[in-house]
Amino acid sequence: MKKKAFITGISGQDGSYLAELLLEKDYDVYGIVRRNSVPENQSSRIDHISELITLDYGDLLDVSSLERLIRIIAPDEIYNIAAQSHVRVSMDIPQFTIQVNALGLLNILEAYKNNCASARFYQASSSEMFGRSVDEDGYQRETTPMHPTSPYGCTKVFGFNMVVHYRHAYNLFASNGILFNHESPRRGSNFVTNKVVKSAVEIKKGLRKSLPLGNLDSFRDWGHSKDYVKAMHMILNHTEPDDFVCATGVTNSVGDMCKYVFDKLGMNYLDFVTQDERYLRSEDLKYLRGDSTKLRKTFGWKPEYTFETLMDEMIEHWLMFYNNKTK
Ligand code: NAP
Ligand code: F7E
Repeated sequence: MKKKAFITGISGQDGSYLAELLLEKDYDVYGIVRRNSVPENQSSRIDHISELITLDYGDLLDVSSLERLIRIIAPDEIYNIAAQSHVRVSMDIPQFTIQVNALGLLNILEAYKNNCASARFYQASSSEMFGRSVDEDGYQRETTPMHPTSPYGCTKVFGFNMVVHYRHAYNLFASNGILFNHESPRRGSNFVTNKVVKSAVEIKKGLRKSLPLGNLDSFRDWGHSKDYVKAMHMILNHTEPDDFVCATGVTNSVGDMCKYVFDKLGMNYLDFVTQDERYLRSEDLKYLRGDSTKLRKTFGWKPEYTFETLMDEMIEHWLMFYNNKTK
């Protein structure tokens, strides 16, 4: 019999790649999407697989829809990928972020415990949970203390702890993937990688003159979403529930990233990047670099993309996008 997977956040970056991966592995894939006044805006990442997956309207804040769907579908695996996932935005709308990411997680965890407790549950935890704490060797790993520096990070610490608590208290197969930043051409264009690549291509094409950014000095460990959704599936198919860091182990600053992207397009980023305080954060995370030894040793996971091939794919995507537009 085919395995059934239920994905919240299926219309997002990771949800869409995860759905593709699970279809390749011959799962029946189910997901929830929120009601949106312009449905086309929301389904762009999953239009190409819409005939192959089953979608229902649902929301992490709507307990009745979660309970009903989990009861009817009776999934083997539940991936809770949905979130208000933007750190800077979580500072503007902290209460909403906490409702979706913290109470929403609790809603689906309860729906799982009460209706489908033999299933396996994946929680999208984040390196933002570590916040300002870095181990002496410059890495963050499963044992690094958590000192989050944003409402978003705080919600993810709550989610992480609830998943561990439910695992022990109710004997559930509930696991956390602690993922460091991961990107792709499907990344929201208000995250820094896709903002930089899209804007640099627009500058190259004469469609804009400058690129206003916030902090250029923060370091991030950037991987590709396609590599990271493979880790999610491995974590849920382990012999026991557990928590794993997923990261490349390579870190670059936002400035390094700008230099790489503009150089590739034959431009000097210093001629175009300006600093705009609208994009600064009241507290920013300076340095993220993950040690995913546990994940690599347990499953043999390793990323196929490097920082450079990830950026190259994103540059190629936006070049093709604007070339097709002007044809
Ligand atoms: P994303 O592109 O922003 O996708 C988030 C998804 O969640 C979207 O489909 C969104 O739907 C949905 N969603 C938001 N609020 C919802 C609600 N109340 N009910 C149901 N669905 C809701 O994020 P992502 O980059 O794929 O990240 C996936 C998950 O991993 C998130 O939980 C994020 O916090 C976590 N994470 C991401 C990274 C990263 O670097 N990408 C790293 C660590 C952890 P709409 O389109 O309708 O808003
Ligand atoms: O910022 C700096 C910004 O918004 C990265 C989410 O997926 O990863 C992501 O969170 C860095 C920060 O991602 C701009 O200050 C400079 O230092 O792309 P970002 P994030 O905040 O690291 C974690 C692991 C998650 O879990 C989250 O869900 O870039 N930066 N100038 C800027 N950032 C943005 N967005 N826009 C700027 O103009």
